[in-house]
Amino acid sequence: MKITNARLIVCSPGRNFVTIKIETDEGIYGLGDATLNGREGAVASYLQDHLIPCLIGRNPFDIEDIWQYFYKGAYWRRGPVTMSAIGAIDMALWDIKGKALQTPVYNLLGGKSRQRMLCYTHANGRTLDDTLEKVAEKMEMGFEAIRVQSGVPGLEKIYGVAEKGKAYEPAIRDGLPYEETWDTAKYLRFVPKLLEKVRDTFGEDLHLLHDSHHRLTPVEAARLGKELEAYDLFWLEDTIAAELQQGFRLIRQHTTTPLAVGEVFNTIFDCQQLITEQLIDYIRMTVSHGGGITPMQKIASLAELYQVKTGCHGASDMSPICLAACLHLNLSINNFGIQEYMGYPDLTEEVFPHGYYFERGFLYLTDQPGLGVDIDEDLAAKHPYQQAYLPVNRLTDGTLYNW
Ligand code: KDG
Ligand code: MG
Repeated sequence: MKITNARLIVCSPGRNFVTIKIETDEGIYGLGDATLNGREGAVASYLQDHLIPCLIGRNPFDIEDIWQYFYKGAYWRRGPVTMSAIGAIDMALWDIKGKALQTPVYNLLGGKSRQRMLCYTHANGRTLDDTLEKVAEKMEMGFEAIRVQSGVPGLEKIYGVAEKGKAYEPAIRDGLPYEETWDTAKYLRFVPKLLEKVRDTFGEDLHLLHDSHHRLTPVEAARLGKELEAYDLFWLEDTIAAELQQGFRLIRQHTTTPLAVGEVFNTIFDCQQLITEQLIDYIRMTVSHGGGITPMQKIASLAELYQVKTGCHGASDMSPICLAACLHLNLSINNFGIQEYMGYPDLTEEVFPHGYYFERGFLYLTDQPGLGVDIDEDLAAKHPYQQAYLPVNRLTDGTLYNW
């Protein structure tokens, strides 16, 4: 089998997505998700100008060699743009191989390690009471694990909280980045009260998660982790800016609240120290930004040695193709922990018809060959790309801060 063509489909059915479609001389094609929120054009150009010309004529079954060719062969390694581009190609090649061999990708990765996958969704509100309502709604839908975010008194706009009546979407498709304001003291005072109330209201069986979105220092994170111990979190996510891997040592020394990090990582080197020193409990890298299924299998194997579980990033700014790729990986590995699952607007679901499904708190894969996701190109063409930016964040005195 030979790769004859590869092209990009850039569309915006509710939000922007970049998809690669790799075609072969046997009529089989594979799909990969190359979406990098707010930087879509950079990945598209990296693929179009630099990777796709080197793909044509290759045997799509040589997945490891093609991955190494684009990773080692480029000399310039790592980074979210490069790795998202390689990740999209890798996903599409696994899709092709599964379709050619008439089997789901999880069978190529070792087969099923479980029947279904626990997932968590988001509940958020502008006030504590709004947030409680949202948690009740999500439990009604069957979710057994819920990430809880809330507006903080005294802060106008905050990460993870939707406009009233809308689904949360941080990337705004209109104009330049908008600015949020941050005050760590206000946040640290409020969050323990929030989680105490949620735990008291909904009881001990619900898995609770919370995301600090990289805004604390190690000592602040240690304090928060300690204060949240009483509310038995499933995990506390992205406490500090994750470049500082050794910063997790300090957090770890002070708290037994489970820690998760990794949605902004893109290679094994970003989490090597965190895993081998057992500084985290969950690695949050996802298939698209982590360079594909091929390196994510290796990361999961490294994590398994140190009893670290996976919790793939699955926000709705990765397309259903990436979610499906995560599910095939999750199903096949022993150290799967949980999958993030926000769901998608109806229009996105129509553009990307898929075989996986959600039922009462768990995600399931069907036995469709490959990844089990397709793209409706005609519908996608009716929703062209719109420039979009993630917000930036400033302290109340105007200092630029982590978003
Ligand atoms: O594009 C950025 C989002 O994917 C990110 O902010 C979502 O933190 C996030 C999460 O945990 O889903
Ligand atoms: Mg996060």
